[in-house]
Amino acid sequence: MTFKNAIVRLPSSSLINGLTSASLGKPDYFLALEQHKSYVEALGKSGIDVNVLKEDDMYPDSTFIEDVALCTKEFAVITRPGAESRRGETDGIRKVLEDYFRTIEEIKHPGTLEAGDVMMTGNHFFIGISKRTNLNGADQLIKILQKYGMTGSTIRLDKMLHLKSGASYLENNNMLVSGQLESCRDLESFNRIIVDANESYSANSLWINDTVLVPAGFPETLSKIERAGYRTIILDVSEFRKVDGGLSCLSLRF
Ligand code: CIR
Repeated sequence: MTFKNAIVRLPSSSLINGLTSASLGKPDYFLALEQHKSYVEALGKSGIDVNVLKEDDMYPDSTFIEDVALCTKEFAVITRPGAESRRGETDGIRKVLEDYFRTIEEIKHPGTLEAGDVMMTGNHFFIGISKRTNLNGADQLIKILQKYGMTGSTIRLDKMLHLKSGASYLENNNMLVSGQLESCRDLESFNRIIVDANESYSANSLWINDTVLVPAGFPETLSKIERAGYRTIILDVSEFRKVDGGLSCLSLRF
């Protein structure tokens, strides 16, 4: 599999008011802009054409664009965020996606789904049932996937924000897992790379065309990923972490 495109949205100065459960203080907006720039450069270095959308002050969390759409090779799905303050982020995303996709589906009321809860593993998609994604939203997505010959199944999450807060698929059957997902039976068939509990944030690392982007500050995870044979790029995303965001949240990739 190869990703050719990514869509990102610049952080807006309202990022400091993003939703968070972390007690790490407010993000420094200017540092966030720098970190975002390095992220875009890393995507570029991994051979991807990056479309950088302008910031949207109305929505503090809108730089976490991963949550508002699921992009596959053939089609895209506009989600319906479970966080009410984020629901309007989907306005305007159709127009952006129309440049890339002929078919665009949508998750509808009463379903909620944030694509941070969706982990693509080939033609199968795992969907976290979380505070943000409900069963109705997951069922809608599974039906959409089936229309295109793909499949989906759900994993009930207890504490984590999104499924990909605790697991990342690195292709080649390798998967980073942390917390409750270490022992999740649905993921047993993968070569699971266990993320140490004190490095759990780095379970959200990002495979891009055989390079893995890894958040700075997690040496154990970094060396496990390198031992598995991947080239890595370390990126500091400290300011996004302060509002519960990670590497995958910052882009749509397809
Ligand atoms: C939120 O709570 O919605 C944002 N502050 C963070 C979203 C992170 N997105 C992701 O994990 N895909």
